[in-house]
Amino acid sequence: MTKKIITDILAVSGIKNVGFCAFDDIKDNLLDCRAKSRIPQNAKTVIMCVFPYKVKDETPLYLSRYAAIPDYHTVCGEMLEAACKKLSEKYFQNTFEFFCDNSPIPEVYAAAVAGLGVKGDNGLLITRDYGSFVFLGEIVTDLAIDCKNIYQECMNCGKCATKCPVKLNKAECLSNLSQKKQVTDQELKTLKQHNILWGCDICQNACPMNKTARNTDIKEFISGYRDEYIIGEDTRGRPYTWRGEKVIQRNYENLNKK
Ligand code: B12
Repeated sequence: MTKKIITDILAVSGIKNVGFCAFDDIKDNLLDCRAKSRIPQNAKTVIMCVFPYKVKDETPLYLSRYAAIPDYHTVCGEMLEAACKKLSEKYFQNTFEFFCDNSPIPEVYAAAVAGLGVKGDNGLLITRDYGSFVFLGEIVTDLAIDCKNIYQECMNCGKCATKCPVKLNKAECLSNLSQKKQVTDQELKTLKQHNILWGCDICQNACPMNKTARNTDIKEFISGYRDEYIIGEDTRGRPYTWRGEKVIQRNYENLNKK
């Protein structure tokens, strides 16, 4: 019953894909970050939320899909904040804290434990309806909810590893390279060779489970879609601003170098 009430409350805030993970199942794998101190005392449940973000079927030319829409930290953060407010009104004796990305929760693992999808070889959560083109966010609470651990991994077809230029070697991940402040000439060459301006979707585009991924209905992502970058544009609210203007400008100049 509690699950149904919570799912309905979240739906009112536009969060339609929700799963439940026992805090005990992830408490030994928390990530070290400042946000850790916000985890409620005596946390019992992590309410995992999926935010689909694919706007168009066509792949953007040089931006990854996540970089062609407004910054998800803000969009998903606002939806999660509204949901927490409603949950606190209903369950006023309990505490609800939301996180998104900047989170101590190992989000992919927790979402898989909650049964929202499977963990892919590329380290990403792959959902049935939206493939891996989803962001994850969560609400951690001291409200006890009955949870089953239904963790599963993908079918290991190997297509993501075959297509990935660095064979899924995390240390050399091209998404990571594109967001680094300091890069070597060789790294810039690699980014140019793969036409990468910001983020990388190569492993995701290769995944057979993404072939039928549905588009998002989150209106902020749809209306704010912009799949090109223009030097000097107003970058406020875009996902590539967190590193400062210089990093994206460097990548742009790198791509346009003769
Ligand atoms: C740090 C981080 C990154 C860093 C990783 C730095 C590094 N070398 O480890 C960088 C900038 C590379 C990155 C890239 C991307 N990220 Co990221 N990232 C995170 C973050 C904040 C923490 C992950 C982590 O360190 N977990 C702890 C370690 C111990 O767990 P792990 O199981 O050993 O490894 C994880 C990651 O390291 C990841 N990983 C990161 N880079 C790479 C590269 C390769 C090749 C592989 C195989 C795996 C991998 O795989 C595991 C799954 O989490 C999470 C949010 C969170 N709080 O969980 C988002 C998160 C995993 N990222 C996300 C996204 C969307 C991406 C990108 C798709 C963005 C893009 N288009 O470029 C890429 C995908 C790269 C990939 N194949 O995973 C989403 C994933 C949603 C989903 N469907 O699963 C998350 C959950 C953020 C969110 N709130 O939505 N990310």
